[in-house]
Amino acid sequence: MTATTESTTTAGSSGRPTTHQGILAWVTEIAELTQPDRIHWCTGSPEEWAELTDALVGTGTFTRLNPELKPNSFYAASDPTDVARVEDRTYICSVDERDAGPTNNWMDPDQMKDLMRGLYAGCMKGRTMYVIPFVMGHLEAEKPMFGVEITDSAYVTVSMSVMARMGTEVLRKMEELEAAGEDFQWVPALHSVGMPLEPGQADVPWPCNDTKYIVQFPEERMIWSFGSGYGGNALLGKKCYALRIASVMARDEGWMAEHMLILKLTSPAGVTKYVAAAFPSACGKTNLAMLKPTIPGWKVEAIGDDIAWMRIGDDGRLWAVNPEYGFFGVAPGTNEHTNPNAMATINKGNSVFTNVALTEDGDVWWEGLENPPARATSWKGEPWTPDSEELSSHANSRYCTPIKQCDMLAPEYDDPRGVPIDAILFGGRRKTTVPLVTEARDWTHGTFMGATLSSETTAAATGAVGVVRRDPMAMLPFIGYNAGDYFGHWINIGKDNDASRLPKIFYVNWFRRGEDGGFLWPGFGENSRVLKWVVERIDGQAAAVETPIGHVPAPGALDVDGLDLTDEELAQALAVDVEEWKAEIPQIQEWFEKFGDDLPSVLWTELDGLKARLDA
Ligand code: SAT
Ligand code: MN
Repeated sequence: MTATTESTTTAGSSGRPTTHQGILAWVTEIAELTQPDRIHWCTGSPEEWAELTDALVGTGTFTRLNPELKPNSFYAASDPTDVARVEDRTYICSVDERDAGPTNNWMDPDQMKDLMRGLYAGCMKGRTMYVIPFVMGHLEAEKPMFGVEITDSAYVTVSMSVMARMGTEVLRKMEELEAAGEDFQWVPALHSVGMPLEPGQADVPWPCNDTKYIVQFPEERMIWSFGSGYGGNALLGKKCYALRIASVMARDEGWMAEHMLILKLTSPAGVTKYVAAAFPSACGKTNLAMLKPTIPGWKVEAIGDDIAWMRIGDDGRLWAVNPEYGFFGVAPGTNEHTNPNAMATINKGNSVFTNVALTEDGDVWWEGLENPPARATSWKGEPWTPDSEELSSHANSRYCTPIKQCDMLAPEYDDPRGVPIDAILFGGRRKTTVPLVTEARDWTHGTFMGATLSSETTAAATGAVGVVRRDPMAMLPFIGYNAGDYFGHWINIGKDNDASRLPKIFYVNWFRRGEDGGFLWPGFGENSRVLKWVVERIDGQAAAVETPIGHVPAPGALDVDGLDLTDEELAQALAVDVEEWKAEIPQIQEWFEKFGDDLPSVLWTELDGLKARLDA
């Protein structure tokens, strides 16, 4: 190994950066393969943040924002080709192809490793290799969920320090456990932007490679990523670990890793409920997690906005933690009306903004934010004015901000046991067919609702936007194994546990449109009215009518007091149109057929039941 080890912070008396043999051996092996100029063991300290952000300003990756407006915050613009998750380049390399199922790309793991070793060979030349010890969830958890990310991107390192608990403390804990002879797991997560530098070659602000691979090896609990610097492709603790790899661990160990926000809802009477909700990327999870209720006396506190890990507790209830440490939210559309709590959080600073517009006073702006600047620089680096034809910001531009800065974060966020979930919401973006809210009849029916979740595609992944696709449990790009088995896992959670202790399941759609093409429901803070009906249903207080697809609010049961909405609009938002639903049946059938014998038969039974009720 030719690289020098820069960091002294974790060096023991031996002078080695860690006493953990496994990590040291892996870092040595990867350094030999990738040939970085330097190795930096991350500490997670404020000094390290300052050093890395200064260096990123130096290379032109970051622009420091005006400290009076956004203290200690930075603007970055990616390469215009590297702006979202690349689902067609994402692989589940299970030993058996069958285990990747029909919804994932698959390649034989040995073949993939050969291919990627070729790409990784010398790929960090001229760069620093950062070693990031991290933990998803709490370091104090009964079984901390460790990982080590190796990356050659300082941008990724800085972003990881916002999104995950990382650094010296985490490494120490792993060293202690190893020294105590404890058996514990850590996930090796290798990332490279895939752009080595020859001696004297100038770097670019956003290095990346046209060849991209985002690869999970589920049996080995290992992640290899190449070619992209963007969020979900490169911050490997997030979707790659906390969903794809964790979903496999969860299958094997009897828990659940889900693409869900977690919120705490307190009624005027002081009754507290916890809600988890699964929506596809860029469908409003962050806004719902930080919702500011419009109905008097109700309060929402955030616990998570993207990922929930849920386990059955000793009390038979489903307990959820948010494994993340920051918010990686969609910027466009975020403003004082749609998400005042997110605005307050990012305005405290310590944040990274990617692919938004940069204003002349050193602030950021994006479509939907108040007070458009007279002039700005677009995410593509071009002059922009409100008259410009192009958007100032990419539709998937993001803010990356520490969760602890959110004033309405529930204190339970810090509890390694998590919170007991009372209700699970599934939802998607549908212009038609799907009513504002529907309650499932039971867990199995709720699983059917989740398994058939449909949504119009968004800019969070590359590809066409606005196409209806099935996105089961909003996990389509994140299930790390055969989705048929995943549905079976959901069914088993209901079978193996006391159903009366499990959360009630609902399906929501904020995005239904009227004949004039406008949204039927105002959304955002007004969604508190739907949450109120949900928790009143759980407590047996709110009325519902039974329909072929489940229970919807009875007339008058949804609190629309003070809402500027006609009876006709409300009726349309809640309507169950039998003909529209009959048109869904062949689509659901086609979707289920993809899974062949791997689809749990009870889901066919649910579909038959739905058909019969629609025909009745
Ligand atoms: O790109 S991320 O996966 O980090 C965000 C998202 O698509 O949900
Ligand atoms: Mn997400």
